[in-house]
Amino acid sequence: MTTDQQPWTIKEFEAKLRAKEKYYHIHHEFHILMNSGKLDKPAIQGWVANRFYYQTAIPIKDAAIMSNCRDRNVRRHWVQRIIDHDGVEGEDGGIEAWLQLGEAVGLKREELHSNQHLLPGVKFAIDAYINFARQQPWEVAASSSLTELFAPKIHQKRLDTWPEHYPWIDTKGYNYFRKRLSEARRDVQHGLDITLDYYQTREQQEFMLEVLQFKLDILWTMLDCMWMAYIEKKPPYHNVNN
Ligand code: AHQ
Repeated sequence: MTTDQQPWTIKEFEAKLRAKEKYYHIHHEFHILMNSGKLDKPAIQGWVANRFYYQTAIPIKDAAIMSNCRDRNVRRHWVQRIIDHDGVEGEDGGIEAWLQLGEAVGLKREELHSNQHLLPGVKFAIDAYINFARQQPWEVAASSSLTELFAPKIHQKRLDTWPEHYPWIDTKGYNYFRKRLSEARRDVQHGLDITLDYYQTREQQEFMLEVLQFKLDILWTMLDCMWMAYIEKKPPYHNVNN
């Protein structure tokens, strides 16, 4: 076996995963405009409305992972992700918090629930994530959540910059971002443990980098669609006369 086929050490493998940060959607121009206060209200509202479909997809995706996982100990931990989003008695959960973010930016709850603002390309990207979780071995689908290695920074960035740039947004809307700061860190630790243990050979480790890139592509593509619609003002069929 030549050295370049040797598996990476755990430390090297984790470093390779973290090196993917440069492709994280915090670097997408849509987020750069957003976090520097350059988005107009329709663009902020469009982002919140389209991301609602992503938020509601997360528990579906996590339930798909659990449905493929026969390890009770993993499920006992993974189920928390569903609870974090759907909530339980006395704990509203992240989807409710996102609905409140919607109200905070001037959208009615029904506008989110109806998905009336959902862009086709955003839906395709998110549905691809759900189908990936249904079809892949549970460990592979679990490891695709590791884009959250980079998520705490993006939530903190919003908390740091939005109040100053978008004073018209009701601050109760920021609860979701605050909530995710700690939840993301906890989820990442569990996801990383699974990932660093599951991918053993160099070929498997290289495959994991492709899995992470697939999820990074999902997040990036969502924002490409929103760029066309809310920055270029060219949503699908914008030039078709009805
Ligand atoms: O709010 C987010 C969230 O709950 C999750 C779950 C996780 C997954 O299972 O793929 N990924 C994720 C993400 C959330 N917010 C995104 C953002 O930019 O606000 C980041 C996204 C992620 O990094 O995958």
